[in-house]
Amino acid sequence: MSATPASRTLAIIKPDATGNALAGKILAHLEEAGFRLRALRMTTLTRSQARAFYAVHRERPFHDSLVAFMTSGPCIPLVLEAPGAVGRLRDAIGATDPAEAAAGTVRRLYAESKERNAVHASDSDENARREIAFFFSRADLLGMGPQ
Ligand code: 3AN
Repeated sequence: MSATPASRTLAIIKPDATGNALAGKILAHLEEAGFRLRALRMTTLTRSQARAFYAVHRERPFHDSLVAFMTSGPCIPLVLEAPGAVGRLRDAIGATDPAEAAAGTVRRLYAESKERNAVHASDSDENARREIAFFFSRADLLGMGPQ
């Protein structure tokens, strides 16, 4: 039996959470949930950046509203590391709709609505690699090992 290896995922503390001064609480929650913080920056997305990041949702009815929300204030992309990071972070943040998110999850505690839902988390290892590369340069990630 071998232990699950450490892997990385991308989280974003979204503009609702930064606007409500919840960034510190969310970071503490994630660290207490066992994630190591490996990279972090604060940025206000442009419309073209938000559209590119959410390109998979471009046909969805909520796409324009999502882009408006994600460009409405600063967000904080994070690289988080833990064994089985992608699944573990999805568990820690809870369902997309905070009303359906399990007790004690980040979205249940801190999200306002299905759109203004406090945090993003990558949904697969492949998307985690793509999304980490979207926000962080090779130089930011140097010394972290392959992935
Ligand atoms: P998750 O963030 O849980 O992976 P996705 O990937 O389905 O959920 O949706 C991406 C983002 O789009 C969500 N985080 C949320 O901000 C927004 N969103 C998803 N579904 C809706 C919806 N029905 N109405 C408004 N916004 C939505």
